[in-house]
Amino acid sequence: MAGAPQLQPKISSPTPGQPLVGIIMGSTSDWETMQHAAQTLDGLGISYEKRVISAHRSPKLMYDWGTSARDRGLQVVIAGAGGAAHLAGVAAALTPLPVLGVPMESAALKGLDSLLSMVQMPGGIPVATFAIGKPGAVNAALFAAAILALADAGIKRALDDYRTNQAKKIEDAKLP
Ligand code: RP5
Repeated sequence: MAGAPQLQPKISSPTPGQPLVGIIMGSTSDWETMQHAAQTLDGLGISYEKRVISAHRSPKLMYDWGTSARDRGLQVVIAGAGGAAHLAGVAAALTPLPVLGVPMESAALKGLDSLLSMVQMPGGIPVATFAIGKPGAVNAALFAAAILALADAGIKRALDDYRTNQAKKIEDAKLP
């Protein structure tokens, strides 16, 4: 009808395959945990790039990746690190994108070091810090999806379906 505005879902990923989420981690040893963030995004159909970047072992790579993240089309960063876990904080200093931090369960202090290091950002540069280990990796991915869903109808549907299926599993659960 003439004059009636056509409402189109706003799709935030105009280029098919364009990564929307950047998953970074301080070491290959973090992948065992961070793969759960990747798998969660896979399940929601959200494209991502993944890379090992160390704030202290590869500071130049950290700088280049962080300062180019937004211009390369990323919209959210998930950063996993352990010990003196400054990766998420340094990433947040280098990009205005939302940075979601996942503290690794370190051998020495069971992740308490990673958690406190990551969560205690001084005011001015925020890092949204999640639970230690796998639950944090999964929830960081779901939170990234929730951010993207604000402007992407397809991701909104995928996230709604995820929650519906999750609830159904509990509702249908049988005990021995
Ligand atoms: C951090 O140091 C990494 O994020 C990792 O969790 C931790 C240990 O790294 P590796 O010694 O296993 O490479 O930078």
